[in-house]
Amino acid sequence: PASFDILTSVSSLSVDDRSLQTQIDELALFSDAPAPSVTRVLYTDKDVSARRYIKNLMKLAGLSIREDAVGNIFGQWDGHETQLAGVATGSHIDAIPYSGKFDGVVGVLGAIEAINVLKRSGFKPKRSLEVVMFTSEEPTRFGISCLGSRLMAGSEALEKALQQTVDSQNVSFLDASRSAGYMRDHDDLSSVRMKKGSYSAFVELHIEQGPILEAEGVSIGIVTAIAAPASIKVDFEGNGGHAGAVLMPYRNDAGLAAAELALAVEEHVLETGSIDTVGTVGVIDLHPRAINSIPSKSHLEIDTRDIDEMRRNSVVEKIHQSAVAIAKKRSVILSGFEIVNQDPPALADETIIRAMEAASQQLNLTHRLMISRAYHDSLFMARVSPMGMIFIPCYKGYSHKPEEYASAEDIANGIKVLALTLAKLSLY
Ligand code: HGY
Ligand code: MN
Ligand code: MN
Ligand code: MN
Repeated sequence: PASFDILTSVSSLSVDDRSLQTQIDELALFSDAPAPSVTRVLYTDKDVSARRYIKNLMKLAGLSIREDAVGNIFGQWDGHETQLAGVATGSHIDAIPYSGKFDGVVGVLGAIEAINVLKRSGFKPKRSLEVVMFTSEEPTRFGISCLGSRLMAGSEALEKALQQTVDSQNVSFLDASRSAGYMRDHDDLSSVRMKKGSYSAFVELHIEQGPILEAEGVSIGIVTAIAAPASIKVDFEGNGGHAGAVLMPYRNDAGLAAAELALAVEEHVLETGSIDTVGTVGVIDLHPRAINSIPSKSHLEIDTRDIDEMRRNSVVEKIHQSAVAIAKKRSVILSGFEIVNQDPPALADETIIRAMEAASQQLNLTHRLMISRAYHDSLFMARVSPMGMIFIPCYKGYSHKPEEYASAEDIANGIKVLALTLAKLSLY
């Protein structure tokens, strides 16, 4: 049948570059930041419009669409053996403040285009193929990363936490999701959980968000593992006071406690001696944030990761010890130290790695195995399905900033490898 010769005649795989470029540019317009930056935050009106745009593309691709209680969107192409577990692919379209237009988007638009490529080639899937657009991979609004895929992978702790979670404007997760048309009354978050074995494989196409592929002139990255991320929220409280009238010996400055902890994060990360340990303090808020008022409160948000989970956990522990020591030394109160997530790394599945290597070979594309230092929805899908990731090069490895860029050719290469990999996995 047609499915057979696709695996031999890869020349039948043609990507519609032009419409893909148009889609990337049109999707980037759904943004709360001026071009070329993109800001697209969960359940905002820009997010809702972008969701509508994606669902329309899924419909045009002939996919049957469903959405779950939190807005994970699924577009399915039925195989001729629907009783078998399907093969899924997808990514996210939410974008952190002032970022770019390729992170996540390449794996959603590219997945839909991969389906179109296979349909145009006459391929007939045995196992159904399903495109997934995950709700909110970024932690921007509610502070938790990979909210949609985390719930799909099953997290009772998160299902409970989301009953109380509010954003920085005090809007609850439940109200925000309802405003976007989700979480109807009878819905409950446990309905998002995927039954184990629902998918025989999950593959995500994503820009590398690092410089290796471009620097080495390699077209395709085949991910073997995804690094282990952790995030921490810390709050200090002091007496504050008048910046002129309170003399230095009488101060307990919450702002300086935050500054000292930020430097301690860097120190603890560097002292592991491994280049694979990273740490960032991306948020420092001071209250009352007035030049002539001693900060009475400070709030930090810390992101630390490593490919070695134990080493990452030891850094988290040292950060906690430093927070306690700094509070004591500066007579401020450590009013909060919350480990928001402390996730294990994920390993890609050998069979899927082999399929991606074979697809790259057949397409005559240079490729290499590598780890992902960024996290992805795949980190959580690996808990409920064999997982694989395909990376394409991006300009200087730039990401999470508006200079993020991937060429039409590299995107097309990624989509062809994805299409061929999906075809292979569908026929298993
Ligand atoms: O932060 C990350 O690793 C992801 O790109 N959100
Ligand atoms: Mn990202
Ligand atoms: Mn991403
Ligand atoms: Mn990511």
